[in-house]
Amino acid sequence: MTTTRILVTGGAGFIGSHYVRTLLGPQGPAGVQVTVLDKLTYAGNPANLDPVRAHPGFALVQADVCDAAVVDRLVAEHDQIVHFAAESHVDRSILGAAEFVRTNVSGTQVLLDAALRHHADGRGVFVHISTDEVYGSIPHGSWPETHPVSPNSPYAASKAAADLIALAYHRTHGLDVRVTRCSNNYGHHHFPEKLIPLFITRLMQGRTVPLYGDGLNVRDWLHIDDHVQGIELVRTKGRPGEVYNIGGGTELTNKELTSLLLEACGAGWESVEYVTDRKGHDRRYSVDCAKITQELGYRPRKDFATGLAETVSWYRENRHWWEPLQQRAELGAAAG
Ligand code: NAD
Ligand code: TDX
Repeated sequence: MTTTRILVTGGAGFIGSHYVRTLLGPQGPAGVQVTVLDKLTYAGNPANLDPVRAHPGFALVQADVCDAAVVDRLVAEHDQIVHFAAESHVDRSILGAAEFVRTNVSGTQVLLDAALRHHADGRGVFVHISTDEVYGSIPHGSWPETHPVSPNSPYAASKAAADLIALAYHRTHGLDVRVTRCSNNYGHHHFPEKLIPLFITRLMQGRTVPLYGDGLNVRDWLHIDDHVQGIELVRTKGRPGEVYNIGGGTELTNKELTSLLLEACGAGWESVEYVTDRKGHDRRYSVDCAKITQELGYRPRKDFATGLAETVSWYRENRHWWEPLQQRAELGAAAG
């Protein structure tokens, strides 16, 4: 049997680690080896990879995706790349954009240049994990992949730049680049700075939660199992040079979501503090998933009520995982 060697950047983070655990887990594809390249910033946690550490096909390299020498060596040793590594929190990008441009834009370019040296002429697959935030904000309806990008936050702009550079390497050099643009992920191992894990962990400690603005911003929620399903379809069956939206099919206002989280954690509305809105806060995201559904057979399987209940249970049972991270989650804490 042939072995496919996959380089997963950002594989110690929330989504990347779930991808790696799935690939090397009992339900994963046969004949796959995985190397994680991760800088282990405040968001990267090697403990997320403990379940696969003993797998003979697993390796972890602590390195920066901007380090051209390390990236070149690793890309040369692998057949495919799945690129998750990024600064991922919108609020941090508002406080300071430098790290976002460095990692998200320059890091992607360094990786693409290495792929060009070692994976040209149709060899190799480069899956670039982008985001629905590149499209901007949409009051009604949903974006198809053909909608022009119009990002608003520095985070979204850095992701849009990376997304377009990745596509440019396909159009210019013929590199097999495939881009995914997914909606808001949720699930276990989610760093407690993002809405769902922040609210769950604070409510479990009897603390208040900060709801931005009027709480009527809308997000589409995608369980990490379904996201991984979508990424695998794109990696194994997607077409070079194509963009695929991946959504979860559950749109909620932050107020509606907060209500569900309060109920799941046994708290009331007195635990909610309405706080000053995020600057430039996008009102609504909504991806049209017809392309990946019709072309690759994608269908989100995780019912939101079940997924949320499982997520809350996981945080209840894994305080040892998130309690040490809370200090690091405080905005302004030094990254790295
Ligand atoms: P995360 O912040 O949990 O993890 C990011 C990982 O990248 C961490 O392990 C971190 O150590 C690593 N990293 C950061 N800078 C690095 C660098 N310079 N070199 C090497 N590694 C570095 O993020 P996540 O939520 O798992 O998101 C993964 C990807 O998915 C990102 O590209 C993000 O933009 C995208 N995305 C996330 C969501 C979401 O809801 N979380 C939605 C859409 C798209
Ligand atoms: O304390 C909070 N209070 C609040 O009301 C936080 C952290 C967030 N919010 C709001 C802002 C958003 O409308 O909740 C919504 C979700 O916020 P985040 O969890 O920060 O996610 P979002 O800004 O939507 O971005 C996420 O989805 C797209 C990921 O962090 C990105 O990496 C991804 O690209």
